[in-house]
Amino acid sequence: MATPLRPRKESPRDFLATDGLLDDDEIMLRDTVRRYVADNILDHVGEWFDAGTFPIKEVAPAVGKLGLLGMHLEGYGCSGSSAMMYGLACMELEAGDSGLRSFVSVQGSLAMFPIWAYGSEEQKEEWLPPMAAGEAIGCFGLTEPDSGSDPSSMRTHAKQDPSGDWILNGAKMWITNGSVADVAVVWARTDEGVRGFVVPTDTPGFSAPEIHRKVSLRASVTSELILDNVRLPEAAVLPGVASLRGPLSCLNEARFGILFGAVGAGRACYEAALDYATTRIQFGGPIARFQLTQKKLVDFMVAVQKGTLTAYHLGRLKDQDMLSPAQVSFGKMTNVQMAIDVAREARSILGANGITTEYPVIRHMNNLESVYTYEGTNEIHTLVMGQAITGQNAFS
Ligand code: TGC
Ligand code: FAD
Repeated sequence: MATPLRPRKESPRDFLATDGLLDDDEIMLRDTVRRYVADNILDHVGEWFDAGTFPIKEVAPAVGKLGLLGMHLEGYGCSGSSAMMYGLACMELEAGDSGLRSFVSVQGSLAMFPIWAYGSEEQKEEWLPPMAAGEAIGCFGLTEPDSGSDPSSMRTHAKQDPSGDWILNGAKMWITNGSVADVAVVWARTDEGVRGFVVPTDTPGFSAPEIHRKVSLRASVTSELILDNVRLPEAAVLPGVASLRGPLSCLNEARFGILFGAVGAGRACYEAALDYATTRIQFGGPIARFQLTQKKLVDFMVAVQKGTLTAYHLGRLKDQDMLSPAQVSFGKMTNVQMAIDVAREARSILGANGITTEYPVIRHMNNLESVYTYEGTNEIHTLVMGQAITGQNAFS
């Protein structure tokens, strides 16, 4: 006979008790990162955002010490954690700020991953251990001024001269960590197809001017990369791939982190709105007693819980090696859309206070505009899923 449902108290912050879907090691890692963010990030990130700075030289070694940089890779100083653990770390980092999660995504999934997956033994040994420790910073150059959603239109190119050296020319745009990087993984057109180049940023002809006047992701460095006759030895090429599949496979890794991260940002906005609504008094009582406010809060809670379930399910699929790129698109698209919707409405609950960076909501809201656009816009992910269900390719 089925046990009758008994009344029990749900947690406002984990209504469906989704923590029960995690094992002890996952909870321990999640709580460690949550504590790091609470103790080291939350009190300062509003000021970093206001000032348009990100103290990468302090944050990188600290996050490296926690084992979060390239954490889903094996060997070379990387901690070899599960995909689920990587996702949970991203969730907690982005509950702090999308800029913090961006740094970790770019370092681990976009700069370290291609070296790990496609690099030579020498490239791996030279770069991965210092990058895992946060002593060397990496960036990933795919997007160009005239080539964003369609990276196959890239103009940056590399040619081998008679000495065997490669000469790289072109420009990359919107590159996270660009002007603070020690090494750039740059994708360029060659006679053999799209190749990846491991470019030390002190190579003559390489420069990375920072992009200013952003109103989103301000606690994150974003730059152009200029490649003006950059001469590189043959040993700088990633030997393992010569096609657009190289950079696109890295995006799967980063998008996976983002689909967890966005839940963290959405959750932070929900919790800020819930705390505010239960303490802000108008008309003689907390604004949380108004039906209209409760409707908003319940919508946030439901959306964040659904996003959490999506993330955990996709995390389990990835750990069983059963996650497809189109399923990653599902998670990236729906969870980022969820977080942006929650952030916008949560801001309204904070009234005038909601327009200041004294509170985290408008910072998350603005950050999520970047997260919505980078790593494939909603339109791109819609069309990736459209192709998966119809068999029709909208891109060609
Ligand atoms: P298409 O002809 O379909 O494919 C070319 C080759 O790539 C393979 N492929 C993939 N491989 C692995 N994973 C994927 N997701 C893949 N998608 C395609 C494909 O099998 C083929 O391989 P091969 O061996 O036959 O050559 O390519 P397409 O030109 O039609 O493009 C498809 C499309 C539009 C989905 C793709 O271009 C795309 O995803 N565009 C969006 C660009 C984008 O997301 N850029 C992100 C830049 S990095 C960034 O934003 C970092 S933000 C910082 C942070 O994360 O914090
Ligand atoms: P476009 O491709 O020009 O798109 C403009 C609009 O047209 C969008 O709404 C898009 O969805 C729509 N569109 C385009 N094609 C189609 C289509 N086929 N059907 C329907 N609609 C379409 N890139 C890197 O390589 N490395 C990084 O580290 C990096 N970091 C970033 C950090 C930030 C803060 C930002 C904002 C961007 C970053 N990017 C990075 C770039 C990012 O990946 C691109 O901005 C993104 O891929 C979109 O390209 P785009 O901005 O050129 O827009």
